[in-house]
Amino acid sequence: MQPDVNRAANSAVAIGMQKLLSDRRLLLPVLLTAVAIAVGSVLIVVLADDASVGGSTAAPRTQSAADGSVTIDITDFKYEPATVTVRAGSRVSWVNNDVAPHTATASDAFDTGTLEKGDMETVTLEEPGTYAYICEFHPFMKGTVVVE
Ligand SMILES: [Cu+2]
Repeated sequence: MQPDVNRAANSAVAIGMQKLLSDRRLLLPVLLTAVAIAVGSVLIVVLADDASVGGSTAAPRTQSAADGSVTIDITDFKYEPATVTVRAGSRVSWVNNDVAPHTATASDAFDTGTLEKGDMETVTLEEPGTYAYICEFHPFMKGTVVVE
């Protein structure tokens, strides 16, 4: 009697396993399809993003402010974006994210003075023109504000 019960139990387990395996066989193509769609979507997003920046990160980025104000981040000894274009009368702000102190200094137009980490300084630019500026502490840091 006991062996029969065991055999019955074993075959029940076997049937259960078979069902599981056949479920898996169904599951696998579904999973693969889902993964393929997910990977495809990510690729499309990455490719589209790449195309929109022209595939180049070296080109100077220009940021136009519709609301008349723009903020430039100073990070890793760089102005980001390095070039901004604003309308006359716009406010332009610099925020220093570095530990090192920086300035944004255009000798003929504006000077933020020393910005310590976390400091922000805002200037208002009324006169149209192209203003090149540097950091007084690190003259290799260069930026441009175009006022239209
Ligand atoms: Cu600096």
